[in-house]
Amino acid sequence: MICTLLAFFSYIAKIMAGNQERTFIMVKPDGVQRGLVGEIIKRFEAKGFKLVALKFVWPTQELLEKHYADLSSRPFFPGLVKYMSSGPVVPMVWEGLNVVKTGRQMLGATNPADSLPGTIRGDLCIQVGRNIIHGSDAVESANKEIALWFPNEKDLVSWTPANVNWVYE
Ligand code: IDP
Ligand code: MG
Repeated sequence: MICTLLAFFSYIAKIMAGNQERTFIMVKPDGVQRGLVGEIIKRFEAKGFKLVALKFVWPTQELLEKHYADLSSRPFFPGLVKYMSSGPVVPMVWEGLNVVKTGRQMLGATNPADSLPGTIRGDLCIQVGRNIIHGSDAVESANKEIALWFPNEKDLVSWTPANVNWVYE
């Protein structure tokens, strides 16, 4: 009996842990300037993911150099930092089952020329240097990016959406 209960609770704990995966999504300056913030948020909400944090900021070059540190040796890096610091952005944290991988699928390929119709980039932009949205590529980078953009624990809101039992079985 106790063993069955323990197995049951560990099963629930596993599911809960999976459902609480988080990713870092950011509407880039071109997405903000083009009035696509609502459209992008709408897609993540409609999918069933949970919004955990959101802000509207004009990021510094210093922050962006940290965010894109892995790309610092690439020829497009200076242009990337200039573009990303050219106006306000909307950094967000979204939570849910497999949200990192599914979020990347929702964004589409890095180069909009290769992004499938139905994806955010596939539907809403044309060139790689103006691809309107960022999404973490792995759980580890998501955690780093969340800590960089939302350094205070109180920036991340703990809450249970009313629809949770209609999104997850
Ligand atoms: P990702 O955003 O899909 O993860 P990354 O390879 O991590 O793609 O590149 C980060 C960002 O750098 C891209 O979203 C895009 O804005 C920019 N970028 C990537 N490759 C190029 C390029 O060849 N020219 C200009 N900008 C690029
Ligand atoms: Mg990337």
